[in-house]
Amino acid sequence: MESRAAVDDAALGREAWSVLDANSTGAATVPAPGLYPHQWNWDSTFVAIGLARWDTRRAGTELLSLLAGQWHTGMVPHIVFQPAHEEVYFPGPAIWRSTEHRAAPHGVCTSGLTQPPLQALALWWVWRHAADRDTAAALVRRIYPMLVAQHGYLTTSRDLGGGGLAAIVHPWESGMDDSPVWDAPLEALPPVRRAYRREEPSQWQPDSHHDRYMALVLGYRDSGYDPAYLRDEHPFAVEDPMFNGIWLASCQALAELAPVAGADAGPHREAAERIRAALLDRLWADGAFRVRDLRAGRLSSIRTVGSFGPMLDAGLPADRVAELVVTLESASFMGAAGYPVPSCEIRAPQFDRSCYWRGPSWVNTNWLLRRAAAVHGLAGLVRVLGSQTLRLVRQAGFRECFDPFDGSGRGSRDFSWSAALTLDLLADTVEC
Ligand code: 2M8
Repeated sequence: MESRAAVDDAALGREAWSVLDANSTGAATVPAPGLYPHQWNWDSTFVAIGLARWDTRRAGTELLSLLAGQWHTGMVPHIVFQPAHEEVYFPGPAIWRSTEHRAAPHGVCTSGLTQPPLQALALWWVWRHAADRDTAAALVRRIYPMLVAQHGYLTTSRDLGGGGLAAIVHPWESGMDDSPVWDAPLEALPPVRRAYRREEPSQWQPDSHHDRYMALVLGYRDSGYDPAYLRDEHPFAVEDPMFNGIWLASCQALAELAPVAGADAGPHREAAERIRAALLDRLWADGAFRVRDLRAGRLSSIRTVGSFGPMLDAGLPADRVAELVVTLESASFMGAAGYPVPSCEIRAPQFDRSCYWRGPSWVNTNWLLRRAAAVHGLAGLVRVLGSQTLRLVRQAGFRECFDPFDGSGRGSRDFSWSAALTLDLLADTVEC
């Protein structure tokens, strides 16, 4: 395995800051300039979380630059494009054509999909940790209404199953693009005749998963990003426990922030309760939260790191938390991995230690699970997840993801969320 000499906390912190500075455009932080030269939704939000204890203004600027891409529907897009690099990433603005849509913002090109609604949790994290209380309060008052609109969008336009959860309409909306839980819904799509690839034409293989991703994008775009099309015709509609667990935690965060914004916390608490009830009713089966494919009417048999997302809810019943912790610590996940937390259960035939979101461990999901452990007072799990995540980046650097057995780095180097969340973990060696 590629490994570096052990780095002490101060040096690790300095390295993290230099990655964030190098990946900053001034207002936004891109995930990794070579591969991902634009602003991504949950990447930027994790950056804001990482900055929260250190630099309130910069964390606020990060969130505001992302929200500059918010649509009038309330939808916060999964990519806000940086004009200088429009052609570097496929699919770029020419595919999404956001500017032709009247609900999209002017002056900025975006994608037409969203990502997990982490922004309210991040804003609350900034509020909670800010040394500069006035700046933080002003930020909350400015951003709060935007997040109310975002949650309104999820409630009105994404409850495609009618049961109180938000459905994702593309694997990219989960943030866990290649997870094996999307294999069955993708394979049920009609064959795609045209190849849409990032590679050279000689390497195109029509009807790959990537082509199906593109067919989903084009179908939704050509409907005019129409919510009725999503409800009645779009062939991919899935309820994901991580997406909805994050939404629930963000509802609870909005309830905490409402008094700062002079608003009523009640509706956010009610929303959190509705989502909890729906998660338990619709996604819990055989001791785990599972992905529900609304088009096939089926729950996935595969458990992934996303299965633990609803643990972000402090109100999740204790017996469910206990079952989830047993699974998380078992040989299916942390028990057989050298480094937490494999993105797919190790015993699943689809597990692949080196393929994106099909096995590797990620700093962002480790941070979320550590946060989930903290809300349930699981101090031992908090410590393990924190120290093992720091061990990964100390040994392999701020890589995009890591081999869960030997900790070697995979994907991009100098990856922003790995650097930013390291700053948060370094600042929080004792607190739960
Ligand atoms: C990956 O997703 C993008 C599409 O959104 C891609 O594969 O091109 C995922 O890891 C996702 O979680 C992440 O937000 C994005 C940028 O880092 O890359």
